[in-house]
Amino acid sequence: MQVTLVILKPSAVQRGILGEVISRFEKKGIQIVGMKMVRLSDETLAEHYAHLLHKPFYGRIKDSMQAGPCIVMALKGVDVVNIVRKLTGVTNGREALPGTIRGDYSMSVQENIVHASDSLETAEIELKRFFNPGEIVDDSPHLIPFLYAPDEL
Ligand code: IDP
Ligand code: MG
Repeated sequence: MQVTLVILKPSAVQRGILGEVISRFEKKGIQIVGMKMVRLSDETLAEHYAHLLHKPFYGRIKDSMQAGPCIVMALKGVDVVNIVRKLTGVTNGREALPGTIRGDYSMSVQENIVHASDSLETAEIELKRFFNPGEIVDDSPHLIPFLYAPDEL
């Protein structure tokens, strides 16, 4: 079992599509084990997007991510890091395939609705960045047999 981080960006909150996006993860059988609304500080954002700090458009990404609150989510499942990236689609919403979140809800590279951790290693670092100890809870173990065969776990 893995846990990954998803951020529903300010544009998703403002456009009123949170329910639809969250429902895609739920319907897939991915378990929500953490969720809260947060405003991202300059420091958190600089850490989170450290790989983009040197880009000329970093200032625009920063403004966009601070334009309103975000929802941060911890999602759990077998191979969930990879599965959530697939559900998310490629970075540019205009190129993301229909059926993916970005493909269905975004017309933009920047305003692309969701962030999703890109590897298990990154997920572990990012979950610690956005969730304090005790904020990730897993109280639905009874569901596991309805989601997976025993040899898949
Ligand atoms: P990812 O979100 O698909 O993992 P990253 O390359 O990690 O893509 O970029 C993080 C975020 O920065 C993207 O989701 C997008 O919002 C923004 N971004 C990335 N590249 C560009 C660009 O060329 N122009 C504007 N915004 C960008
Ligand atoms: Mg990324």
